[in-house]
Amino acid sequence: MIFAASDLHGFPLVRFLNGLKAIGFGETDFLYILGDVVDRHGDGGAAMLRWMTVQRNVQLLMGNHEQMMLSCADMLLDATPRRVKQMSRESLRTFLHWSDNGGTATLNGFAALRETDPDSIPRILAYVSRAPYYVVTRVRGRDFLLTHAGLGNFSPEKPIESYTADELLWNRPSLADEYFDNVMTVFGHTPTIMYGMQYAGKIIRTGTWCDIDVNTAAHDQIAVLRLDDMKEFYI
Ligand SMILES: [Mn+2]
Repeated sequence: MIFAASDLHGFPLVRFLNGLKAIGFGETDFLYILGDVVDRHGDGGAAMLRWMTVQRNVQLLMGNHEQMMLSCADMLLDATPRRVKQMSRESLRTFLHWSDNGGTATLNGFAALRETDPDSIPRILAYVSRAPYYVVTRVRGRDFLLTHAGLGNFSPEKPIESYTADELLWNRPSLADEYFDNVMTVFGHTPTIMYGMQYAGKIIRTGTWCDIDVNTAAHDQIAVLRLDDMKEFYI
């Protein structure tokens, strides 16, 4: 069966693996992670990404946080104070933007990886840079479009490949937005609590899209949606 989760933001790997086991996720299943594995909490997703690079049945999609991380990739390889002093004004600005968005957790997580498994870092960076901006897939006769943040400036005539990175990674949908009639669009990025307290910790489903980012301030759970039957699980 095909599952989707999003916005892990440093969620503990062991807890995630135990949760997947509990919902029956096995070797013959497939999991899409719709971006934002990194930043904000815990080790900033370092252990999660290291695990993902060696899974055959897990696919990462690009999130805006991965995009920010990649723009500071050389900091993950070497973040010594000397190096920071040598940074151009432009790369310093890029770095501050990332660090304002929770990048410090990731920097620390990768600093720890440099001690324990330095070879994994270039492998992780290559893996993240290959992550697609969207995935179109068919599950049990039903078409799905997976992105990190929905579809900015949506128009039914606009071909999916012509969406910009900003439209796919930074878009903030409104509850009234309607996407394709015949395709279920699934995304994260906007915590469902931002649409109102009544949605706190719950997936939002409309006729044309699902927001599966149930991240709350406490960051205590991850939603997993099974696309085969749209069953919701919470880890
Ligand atoms: Mn995001």
